[in-house]
Amino acid sequence: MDKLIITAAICGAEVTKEHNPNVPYTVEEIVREAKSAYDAGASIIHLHVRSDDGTPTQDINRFKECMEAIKIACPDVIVQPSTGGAVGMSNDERIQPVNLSPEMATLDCGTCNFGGDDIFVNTENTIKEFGKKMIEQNVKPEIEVFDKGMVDMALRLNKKGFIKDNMHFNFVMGVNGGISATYRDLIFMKESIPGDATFTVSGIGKAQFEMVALSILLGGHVRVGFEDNVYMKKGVPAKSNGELVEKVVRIANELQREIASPIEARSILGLGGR
Ligand code: KMH
Ligand code: ZN
Repeated sequence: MDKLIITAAICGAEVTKEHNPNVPYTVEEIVREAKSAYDAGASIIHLHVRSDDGTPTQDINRFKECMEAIKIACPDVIVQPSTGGAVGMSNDERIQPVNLSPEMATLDCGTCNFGGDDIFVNTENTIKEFGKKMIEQNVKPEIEVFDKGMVDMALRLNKKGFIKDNMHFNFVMGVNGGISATYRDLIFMKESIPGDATFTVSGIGKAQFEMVALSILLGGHVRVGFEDNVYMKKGVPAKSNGELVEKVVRIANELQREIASPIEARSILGLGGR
């Protein structure tokens, strides 16, 4: 079994300081959270950025500033910008960080209800456009899927040349409107991807650590962080993203799965390194 790649989704676009005062907005706060996760064992930082007042933005200059500052604090970490941004953003806004040629970026492979009137829109043409751009910029997509049909979409677009082989998936489980975070459904998702593909799992809310434990057992990788969950356990807010990563490391140790360093994560994911 490969060593375990831990991704920290430190910020997200929807979670706020009302949910947990440690959610980062400013560049300094984003670097603080990235470093806490990296020091605890995360090899990938999944990055959204905000304006200082907390408003989500996909501004290329804000990404550049944050990525450069993270790289100083966490020299070998893999920074994976979001191209999902926030609900309601245009494609042109969302794709901006790919122009910085990061090693990875997310590629959301379908449309999903996010609760209430919120719809996270990803048409087939959007996915094709983003996939093509990532190939041109030599960016490995983390294929975000919120349901099984999105896996099928990614497989079709792989056959058509919009997504390269050796695909890496992120199963986002437990979103209001997406696949539920159950053991049955995680096994179903794992069995739906090609044998040479890798996967990570993002359990939303209280499902986060159950999904972590099962993914570790299944040979998958894991994502934790404030984007998906702000609690250590019921009623106990996490002090930092690092605290959430530390909990993953404890679970992995008990289950005898070693943690991948950033260099090892690059090798597992077939990244060239920058
Ligand atoms: N904030 C969601 C609308 C991604 O990072 O690619 C989209 C999202 C997915 O978080
Ligand atoms: Zn995200």
